[in-house]
Amino acid sequence: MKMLERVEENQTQIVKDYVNRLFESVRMRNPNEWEFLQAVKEVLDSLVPVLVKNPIYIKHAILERMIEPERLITFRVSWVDDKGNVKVNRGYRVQFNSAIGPYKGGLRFHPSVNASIIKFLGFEQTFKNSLTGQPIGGGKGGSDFDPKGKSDLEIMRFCQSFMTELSRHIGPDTDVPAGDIGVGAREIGYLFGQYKKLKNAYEAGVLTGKGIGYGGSLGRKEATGYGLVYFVEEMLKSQGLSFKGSTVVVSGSGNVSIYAMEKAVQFGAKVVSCSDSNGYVYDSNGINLDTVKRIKEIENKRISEYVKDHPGAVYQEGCLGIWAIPCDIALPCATQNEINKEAAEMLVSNGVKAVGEGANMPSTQEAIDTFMDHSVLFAPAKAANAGGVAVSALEMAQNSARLAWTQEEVDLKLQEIMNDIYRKSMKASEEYEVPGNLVVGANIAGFVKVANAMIEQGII
Ligand code: NDP
Ligand code: 2IT
Repeated sequence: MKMLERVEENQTQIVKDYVNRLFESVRMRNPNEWEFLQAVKEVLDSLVPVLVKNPIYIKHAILERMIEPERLITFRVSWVDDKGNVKVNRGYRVQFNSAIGPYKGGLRFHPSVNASIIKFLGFEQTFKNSLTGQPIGGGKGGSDFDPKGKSDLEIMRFCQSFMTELSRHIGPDTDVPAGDIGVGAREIGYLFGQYKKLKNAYEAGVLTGKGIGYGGSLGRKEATGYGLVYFVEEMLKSQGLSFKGSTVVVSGSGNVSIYAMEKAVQFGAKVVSCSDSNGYVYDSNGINLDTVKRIKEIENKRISEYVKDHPGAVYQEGCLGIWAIPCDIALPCATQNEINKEAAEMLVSNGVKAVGEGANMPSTQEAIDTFMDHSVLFAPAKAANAGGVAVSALEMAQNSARLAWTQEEVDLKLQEIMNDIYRKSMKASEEYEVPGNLVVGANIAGFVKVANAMIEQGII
């Protein structure tokens, strides 16, 4: 072995040991936070080559600082249900990293929400927001409040109580929340109304995902799903493939899922299945999107209702079965860890060619390894679902300028941003000698911008 190669190998081993020690300390400091630890581990492992080439990041303890949130706020949310009972939930906001802009990231209302989930989402958001090329830092928040089965007035009272506390910590130049699971245009409206009342100021840029009539951006609703399909189309194109003529399976039937299905169909694909947390529908004629939108966006009902309008379709209970449906392209758009090793193996054995993550961290590490081992094209969440937050940043820009762009203008910018994220991630994967590995490429490209800004701003 040549001298230089031996030196490089030695350095790689030293960095791997450093990363392993660091992860061990993160594990000790954040016990039982499995989702957070999973997200950190994936990033740490993929950054080894960048640390070997640039030990300055180790010297400045960039990773130690990026893994520790700048601030984690938890608070009590008391509210009164329709029967007059007093209810108490827990609210969260994690302000993870503000090196390149105000904290930015969604709010999730779901009974599973805890510190681990909010921290994993905030950590991921920092890298994702950096990849968009826009001046936004990383944050996330939410509550263990369950919106299912609540009346409109209960949702409003909850949002008002939640915002009464959150309003102390956010602002258009400080921290800008938006939607995520269980938080859509209705909730953002109630949150904005309460913020405005408390501040006695029309600070439109404090929240994104607002209604079009009061400062929202055209194209924000569609942005995550459309952006995902734009990104995956670029990835397919690199191998001479396309959505056109392909069979697609999309999990979930919420905001991301619906608009991913819509764009996939516009690109000539047939979407045969979608789901919710109870089960999935399979329609060999192609999922009828008008029906899904009516059930989910207007009536707020279960996806099982779909078969009433489409007797040729079938409904199956359970979430994992959707991945046994043969398809060319799988787009997980529901929630974290929805594709485990077994599901990934089912997809591979049925010949899946590409997987694009619409949800945050929908594939377990074992599932990702399974896709990589079988040369399945894989678009990781941080890169592939960044279209939502990217258009949120465009909404902030429009709010600051006090003007509104057309749907076409926003969509064109979204396409440019998604193509740019694809190019950046590919380039980083090539530069660090794992060509085509977009997991490593996206992590490195997202990391470098934040890390350099942190060095320039000193130890704070
Ligand atoms: P929605 O609340 O609009 O929809 C969520 C969908 O996923 C619903 O169909 C829901 O089913 C299903 N789902 C939620 N939790 C589970 C679960 N534990 N098991 C199975 N299915 C579940 O949320 P979004 O579409 O906004 O978010 C979906 C994913 O995309 C999340 O991972 C989110 O973090 C991510 N994301 C969202 C962005 C956005 O702009 N909204 C941007 C980037 C990423 P049910 O109705 O039964 O609860
Ligand atoms: O995970 C995400 O990127 C989002 N939920 C969107 C965040 C935002 O601020 O638009």
